[in-house]
Amino acid sequence: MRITVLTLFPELFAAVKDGSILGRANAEGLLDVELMNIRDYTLDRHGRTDDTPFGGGAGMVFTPEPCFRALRAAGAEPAGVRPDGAPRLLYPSPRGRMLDKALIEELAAEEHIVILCGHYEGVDERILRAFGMEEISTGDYILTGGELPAMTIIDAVARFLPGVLGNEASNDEESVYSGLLEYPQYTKPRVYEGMEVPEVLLSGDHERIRLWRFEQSLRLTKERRPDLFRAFLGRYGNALAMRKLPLESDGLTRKELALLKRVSDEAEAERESER
Ligand code: 4GY
Repeated sequence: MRITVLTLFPELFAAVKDGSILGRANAEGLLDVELMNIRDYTLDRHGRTDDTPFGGGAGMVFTPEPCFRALRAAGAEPAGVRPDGAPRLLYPSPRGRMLDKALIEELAAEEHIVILCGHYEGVDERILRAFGMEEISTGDYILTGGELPAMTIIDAVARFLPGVLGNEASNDEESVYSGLLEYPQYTKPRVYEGMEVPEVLLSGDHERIRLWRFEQSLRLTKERRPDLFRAFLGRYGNALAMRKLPLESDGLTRKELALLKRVSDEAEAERESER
């Protein structure tokens, strides 16, 4: 997959070009992060890329010309037409669609994406309209530029490209992508400054360990992300509603289902006692 970034600060992207996992992905040709300096596309004799906003106000706004020229050089097509091979065009901005698993998977299926990084007070709106750029937000806060969100998008998308993760991690297991928060991890030594590793993890009993981890994930999710917990419960609503739990449901074993039912009943009891 190819990702072209249009920015005034290409050197910031060393992080996603050379980092351990993404560096290898770039070297092996799984991912091709390409940087274009917007300043190289200005026709202004002073190399200017921004100007003061019409109507007044603080800060500076990217002028259309360098961005139009850079976007065209990157293969961007006008709004409304997207011939085969034309890139998907992204503009990181708090006004955009929130970046989540569904969007990341969509992007990972693209051949080529182009990300324009704004600065100051943003870019002339005509740039976004003329190219039908898709605004994408990484969260409800305002940064000084689109570079960090661009790197966030690149990193999150790269994890979904075949071959990028190898044995180092996996999207299917043990992550928010399962719909639950990650369970706690421990490594050596067994005791550090008097703090012990939970006994179950040293037991060698893989079934017990699996259930313990599942319970930790459930309790953390219930506590910190009740929205995710409710969504997870919803997926097993039918199974849980039965008086006798079925043997398994959608990947959960009978014991996992029983655990889910217990934690969910506790959540219900806690809400009851608050009333
Ligand atoms: N949050 N999610 C974000 C951001 C910086 C002025 C437009 C965000 O995606 N982007 O804060 N971006 C602004 C800076 C121009 C982008």
